[in-house]
Amino acid sequence: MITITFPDNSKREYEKGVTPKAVAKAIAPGLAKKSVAAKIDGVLTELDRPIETDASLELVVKGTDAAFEVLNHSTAHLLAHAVKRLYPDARFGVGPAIDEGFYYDIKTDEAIRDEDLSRIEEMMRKIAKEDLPIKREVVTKEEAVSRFSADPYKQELLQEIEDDEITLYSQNGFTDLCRGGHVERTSLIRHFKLLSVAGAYWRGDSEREMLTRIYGTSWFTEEKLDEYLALREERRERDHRKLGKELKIFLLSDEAGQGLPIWLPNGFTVRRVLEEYVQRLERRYGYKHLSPPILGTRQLYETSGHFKHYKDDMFPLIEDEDESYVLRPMACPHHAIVYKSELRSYRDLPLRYAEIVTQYRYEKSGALSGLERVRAMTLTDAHIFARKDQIKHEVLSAYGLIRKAINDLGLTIEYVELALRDADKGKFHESDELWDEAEKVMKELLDEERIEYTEMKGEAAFYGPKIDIQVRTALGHIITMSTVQLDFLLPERFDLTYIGEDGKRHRPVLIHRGLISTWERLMSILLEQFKGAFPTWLAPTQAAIIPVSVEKHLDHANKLQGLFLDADYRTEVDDREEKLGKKIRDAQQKKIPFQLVIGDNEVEENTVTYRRYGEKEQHTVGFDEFMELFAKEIAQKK
Ligand code: TSB
Ligand code: ZN
Repeated sequence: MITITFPDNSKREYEKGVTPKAVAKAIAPGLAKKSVAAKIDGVLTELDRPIETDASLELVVKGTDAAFEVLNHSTAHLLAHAVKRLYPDARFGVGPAIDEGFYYDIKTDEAIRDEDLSRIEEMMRKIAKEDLPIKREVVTKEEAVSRFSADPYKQELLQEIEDDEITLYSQNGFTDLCRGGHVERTSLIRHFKLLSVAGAYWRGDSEREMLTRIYGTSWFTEEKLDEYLALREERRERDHRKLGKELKIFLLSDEAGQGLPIWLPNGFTVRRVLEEYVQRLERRYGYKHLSPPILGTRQLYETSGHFKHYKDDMFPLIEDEDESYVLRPMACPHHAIVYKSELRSYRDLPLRYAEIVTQYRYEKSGALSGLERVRAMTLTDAHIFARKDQIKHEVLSAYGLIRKAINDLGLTIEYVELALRDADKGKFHESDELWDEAEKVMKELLDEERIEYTEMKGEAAFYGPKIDIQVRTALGHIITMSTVQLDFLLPERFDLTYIGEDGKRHRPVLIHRGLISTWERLMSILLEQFKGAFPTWLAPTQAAIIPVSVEKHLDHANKLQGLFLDADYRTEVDDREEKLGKKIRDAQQKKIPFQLVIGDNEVEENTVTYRRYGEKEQHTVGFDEFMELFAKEIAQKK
């Protein structure tokens, strides 16, 4: 007899050689059906694996991540098996389960394209129906090497395994090198779909061969599969790169440079509205605005420490014979220079300098992603110079301002991170004393205010700890939006001082604040959040004025347009000789918040007939009444 220990620490005796499946059946009727695989002593394996010694056992049941992984891993084998039948020359790289499914890297003489996926999928269904048992086998390394003699990629993988025992999984006619676990039979794989094809370098090394990576996803029920496919479609619809192109918000072109977006008129309009909004808000919160140039001397960034700790993120120096310049990666050094340009007294503090700063960071090309991570970006930045006794007030006030702005934009804070340093020497400045003090102040302040946070070791800025504010978009995508950072270093490096009440010199502290991220990242978030349908206060075009007949109603439409422009609204007249239906559809496609239709009645009675984006009903109201409604909606940022 052997003793099996369960996750709740209960123990039971079984015959030697009992399988997890038999154990499941003995525990409860139905449990075996729900189980997909098992973990024996923590190692994922099959339900029919005999247990020979005392062990711990956890059944992997449907609905858990582990079960999803097992199913998807098995589906990856099924994919490879189908490819092998259709392309007998195929050689195989790796085929793991991933977050939302699986992939397999494959080399075939004849290229596999998107069009081929349905054929492969059909073959997968056929093999699944054949109901082949999936069998585990343990062989010596030597044996494995000879079994895979025709497959150079598997050979290479085998060379790297140190163990002499190799596990193989076979399903009549197809064998793969694999750690397991798998479902018991191919017929248990039923609800799957192949999704896409991409190129992938062998071992991720661009010097080596390019294989074909086929992605797919596999679920336990048809409903779950459908749900997932609908989510994918929704994501595609909301993808800011797709929306940014359709709505002419921005342009990314390799000719202009990777990660160097061009703002198109529509996007630039939204950006200007936001810029006015931010600057007005900042004035109310006691900030003053600065505007330094985009270059600074090398010396400036030597002094700040950027050159030492942040060089990898900076564009290469711009150098002449005896001068060298840095393309600004951050605004802080210039703001420190401004602080230093006058004698400061304790009564001058806090000094809050804001800047909507265009800065350049040499992000790795692999990290660039649409507008979310770019190399040229404009940040809603500020630097607050304060006395130590003002830290708490200033950090909280910055946090309050951030909350207001995020709320005005229709977003919500998901959670707050406190980014601290770790032992990585090159990344952070060396003074333990300054670090300890700054981290302590930040923790105390968050605790006192009962702001919950997650500590993130190693994520601090080189000059100090950060409070990073994360937002969640409509699709559940979590992004760092705002930041408040406490810095004792830069004031020291720039030798910043103020004259205290005691007549002596004191060191101020520096609080860095990013309000609503960069316009680039913010735009990526807003596009995804609103699916491109901006609220009226932000929309590039707030209303489309549509004359029913160009001949009869254009004059009146133009007259209204003049009134809207005078009142500083963003409207446009559709003066094309098109059918009314088409004009309305086009306005709808551009996601313009209001369509105003002008026909005989509207001209005669000075009314407008409006319809909101995405709504069916139309309403006819007097022009003045519409203006009021419009103004109210914009003021309320709805
Ligand atoms: C807040 N010196 C501070 C500033 O005073 C600073 O630059 N901090 S930062 O490095 O954390 O960047 C501020 C914000 O810029 C981040 O919170 C993030 O929202 C945004 N950001 C950073 N890198 C990129 C990038 N490559 N593309 C788009 N936005 C970015
Ligand atoms: Zn800064």
